[in-house]
Amino acid sequence: MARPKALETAEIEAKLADLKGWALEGGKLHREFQFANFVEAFGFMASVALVAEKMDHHPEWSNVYGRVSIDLTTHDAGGLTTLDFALAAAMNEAAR
Ligand code: H2B
Repeated sequence: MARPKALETAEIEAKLADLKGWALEGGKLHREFQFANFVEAFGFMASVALVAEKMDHHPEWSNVYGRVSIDLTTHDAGGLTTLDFALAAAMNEAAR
């Protein structure tokens, strides 16, 4: 399957406006999710891992107790693509 190309700045800004809770940091999509405890945070990561694997698109993330810190970028494209926005939206759903 063809991989998407890196988005232009104007496209990124338009998509970001529709994506609650995420910001641009160092050229990547960034968000921190805070959960009540480690089990909830890890449950979120486990469900997102299945989505990421299905998409063949994987997050850069870390976890400390109830906090999950996430950066999204498309390494193959050298920038942000539609895959990053799709994964971010799936994470927002998983955290609801
Ligand atoms: N995840 C992310 N975030 N960026 C990529 O470029 C990427 C990926 N490439 N997951 C995929 C895997 C690629 O290495 C495989 C071969 O499809």
